[in-house]
Amino acid sequence: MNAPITSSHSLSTSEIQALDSAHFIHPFTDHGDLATRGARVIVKSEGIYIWDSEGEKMLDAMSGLWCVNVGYGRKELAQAAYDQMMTLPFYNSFFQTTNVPAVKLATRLAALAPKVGDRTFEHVFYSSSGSESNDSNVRMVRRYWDLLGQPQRKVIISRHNAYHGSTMAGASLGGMSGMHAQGDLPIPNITHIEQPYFFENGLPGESADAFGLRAAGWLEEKILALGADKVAAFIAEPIQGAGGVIIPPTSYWPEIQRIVDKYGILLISDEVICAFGRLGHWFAYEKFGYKPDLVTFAKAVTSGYIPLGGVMVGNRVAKVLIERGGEFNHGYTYSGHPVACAVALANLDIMESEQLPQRVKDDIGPYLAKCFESIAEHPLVGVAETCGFTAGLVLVKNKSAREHFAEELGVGMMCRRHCFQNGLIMRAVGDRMIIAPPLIMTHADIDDMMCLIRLALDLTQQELTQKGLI
Ligand code: PXG
Repeated sequence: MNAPITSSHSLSTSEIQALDSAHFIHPFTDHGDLATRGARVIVKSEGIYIWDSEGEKMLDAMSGLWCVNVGYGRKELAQAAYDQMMTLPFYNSFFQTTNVPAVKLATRLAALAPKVGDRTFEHVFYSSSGSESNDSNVRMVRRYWDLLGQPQRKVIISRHNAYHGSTMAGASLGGMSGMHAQGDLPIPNITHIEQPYFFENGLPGESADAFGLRAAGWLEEKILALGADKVAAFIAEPIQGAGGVIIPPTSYWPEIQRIVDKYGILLISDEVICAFGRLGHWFAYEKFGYKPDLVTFAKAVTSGYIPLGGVMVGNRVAKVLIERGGEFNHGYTYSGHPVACAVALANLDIMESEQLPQRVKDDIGPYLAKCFESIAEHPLVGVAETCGFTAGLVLVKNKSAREHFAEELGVGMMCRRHCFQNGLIMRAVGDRMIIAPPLIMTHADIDDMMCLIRLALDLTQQELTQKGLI
């Protein structure tokens, strides 16, 4: 038997890789492939940079995984966790008990979530992730309609290429066919409409706004096909993150609102990526001006320093659950975890004092948009677009004809490899390259990042030329 590995063991990169391969099943990973190349071992971080175990420094333009909005190395967050762990590391919030950080955070989030029309957000339900939060949404939506005497309203409509998590309900709500194929998903009573992706699905000569109205119309068609009295809710990300930073035309959300209002169905805004400054607001529904009933959050609520998720429960749903519901038979051990909530409070302190949402809206968001306008001129780029402090660009074979590369060439992965080899973390979703950098970036940081993006594009172009593919 091997000697036990303790936390103080010092291991070489190859030892870590061997143990990783032997014992750690990673999310969304081909382990045959991983075993041959060995995982990249990330060992430290500071600001907008991470380092691997070989000392390679990389600019993290994905904020970890859409979460490290305040950047790495923030001592205040570590201190908040330490202080809370020494005071009360855990207590549950079942059985008529509560804890101070969870109460303070719920109060603070309620104050940050803007009122829209007649919709207010006074209540928070806690989980530890985006996936769990969306499971909770399914439970709350069903309970809501049951309590209103309409139990036949069961169907939740979502969209293809949406990402809502990886639990049974989360993956079912999501519109990723690869995930559905591996789990007999979706579970019953979840169905999908097409996404509002203008570059892919706009018709020749159609304006973005005309397309946005047409895309929202798919929701109405689906409601009518199902029977409006069967539909419980529509769930959507304000802009699709994992799907490739798909930014709907401005006409889309107002038309969605008109449709959900017309048929009285609940609207769930999944803001796991979009909330907490990413789009220049505390919550993204404010940017687009719609009125959700439930708002999913996770990730940047703690800037990813510790797991926390939840749902902002709007007054329409909260009133029914609280006044008519009695006991709601749902919850998690870690709902309202005191350490996670204390870290979230310290994270919101930083975001507030550094005015990160405002910074994105008035300063670094517009600056990134300008930079992406110029990168759009690169011969490999078919379209480049930004929203707040996230952006996407599509690699194309022929710019004027908008001709795509064959999927099996994996041009997005080729570009991603050039990014990694030159110290930039950028994600590839098919041939759509995406970023969501920390919100603390300066203009000089953005300039550095744009140089690396341009370099990766040039190297991809060179490789494609050498291989005779363009
Ligand atoms: N909703 C949205 C909108 C998300 O982006 C989840 C729910 C699920 O959250 P948890 O905390 O359960 O992972 C997410 C997560 C990617 C990628 O490849 C994106 C996510 C997760 C993993 C990978 O871009 N988003």
